[in-house]
Amino acid sequence: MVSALFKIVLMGDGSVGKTSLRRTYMGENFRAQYNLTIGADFAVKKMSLSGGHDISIQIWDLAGQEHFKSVRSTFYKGAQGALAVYSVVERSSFENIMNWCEECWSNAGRKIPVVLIANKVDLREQFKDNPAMQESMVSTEEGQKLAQEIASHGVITSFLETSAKTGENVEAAFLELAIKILEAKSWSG
Ligand code: G3D
Ligand code: MG
Repeated sequence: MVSALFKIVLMGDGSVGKTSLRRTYMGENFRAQYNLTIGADFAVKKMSLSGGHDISIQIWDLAGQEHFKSVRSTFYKGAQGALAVYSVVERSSFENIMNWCEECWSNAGRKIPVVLIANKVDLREQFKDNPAMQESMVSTEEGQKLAQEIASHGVITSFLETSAKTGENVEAAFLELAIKILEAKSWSG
């Protein structure tokens, strides 16, 4: 049985849906605290995992400061896991994921587990008949391949497709990350 507080970070380009994922997960009425120095929100939520594990996760979210590299090194310090988020209707956000991962691992000081999140899947249906959007859309297979690439760096990882709008897989995403963090802990002893 484990009882612990894990720091996790939400990373990815601006407007992929990081804050929305956190809001959907924690509920509308939940107010995060704002850390002025690094320009990030953080909020804590408890979860009970099977096997009697009682985990609290402290979720760190860059408050619209994604482009300021200077604030991000502190952001990753002490993080035990990361959700790497891209939007399935914005290919550039998908192409930036490895950069986010490299930055995270170098600042966290080790290769912490990453759950790769393909967000905004609800928009696929809406955009599928729009030829102008086709090139920008990212398929499930591409996401799976990227997760394999992350894993090839010796990182514990998995892949989920979510919608912060409908709530699809949002709880599962945070749960999956907690499980991966525990897995990493049991490997390192
Ligand atoms: P960020 O924190 O990564 O910058 P936000 O992203 O959570 O602020 O979301 C950016 C915009 O995308 C918001 O729209 C938000 O409502 C929308 N969004 C986030 N997740 C989803 C999703 O899963 N599906 C859809 N359809 N939209 C999503 P606005 O218009 O408020 O800027
Ligand atoms: Mg945000």
